[in-house]
Amino acid sequence: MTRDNAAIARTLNEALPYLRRYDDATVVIKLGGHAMGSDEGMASFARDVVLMQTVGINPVIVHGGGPMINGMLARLGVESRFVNGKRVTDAETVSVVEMVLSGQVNKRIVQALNAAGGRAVGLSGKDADLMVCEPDDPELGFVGRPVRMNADFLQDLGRAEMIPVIAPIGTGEKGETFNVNGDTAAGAVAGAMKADRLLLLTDVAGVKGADGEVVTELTAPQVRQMTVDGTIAGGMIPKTQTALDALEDGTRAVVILDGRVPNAVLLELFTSHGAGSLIRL
Ligand code: X2W
Repeated sequence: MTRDNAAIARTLNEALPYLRRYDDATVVIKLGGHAMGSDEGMASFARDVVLMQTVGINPVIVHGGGPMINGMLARLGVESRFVNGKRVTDAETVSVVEMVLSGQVNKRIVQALNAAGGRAVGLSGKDADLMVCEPDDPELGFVGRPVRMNADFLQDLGRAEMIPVIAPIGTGEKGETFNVNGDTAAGAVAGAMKADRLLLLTDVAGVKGADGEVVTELTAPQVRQMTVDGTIAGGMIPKTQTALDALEDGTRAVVILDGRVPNAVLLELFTSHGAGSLIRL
């Protein structure tokens, strides 16, 4: 590959205002199970996150892992079903969910970040009472709704230049273990930290308008209207609902974007064209 020095200089120039804007910003990134690709994809994501930190951003990762949970439940012969996008979680299921998310998936991300030169620490909502939950709905069993977050602890880790990697497992007042939807957990973390950005990395390009094209900027009232008229439907609803809740809690903006696109996070943060759909109040 030949180096195009002029193009490199242009790229750096374009990035400069964004580097200034995000200096010391908190950016919460939700990495969904569907957006976690190959080992190369994970390594590339990890390099982007470490680069973000190097230029002064405090990144916080919250992950999912639905497909990995499905795989393990199938291997163990445990049936599983979803109600309104949430897994019905009995005692046996929650122990598998915790094993897969806090064990396998969390450590894969932690290792990738550390291999890229970061200092990542793997956590779940149980560590330092990061995410205390109440039962969401009796029909769902051990599915948690976050009610109390320990944002101070996450701020401390950021000041120590560590990258928190959080599995969406909640702790209960009575010692229960809760399965929390990954988007819900990421929204709760972003809201509690009053994050500058919440990036929801998924496997779709963003929120599509009535014409089928991705809408690059939306306000909360527009999102509500598009939900009422059915333009936003299906699996996008929990994501936009998470976005609205996180904004209400004090997150400055939420971006829904395709995590499978190489360097999605960097393109979103440091270029004028961004990526995906940006939602503000
Ligand atoms: C999810 C947690 C994982 C998750 C589950 O059991 O699948 C609930 O449904 P993705 O990859 O982000 O979908 N929890 C309550 O959200 O993973």
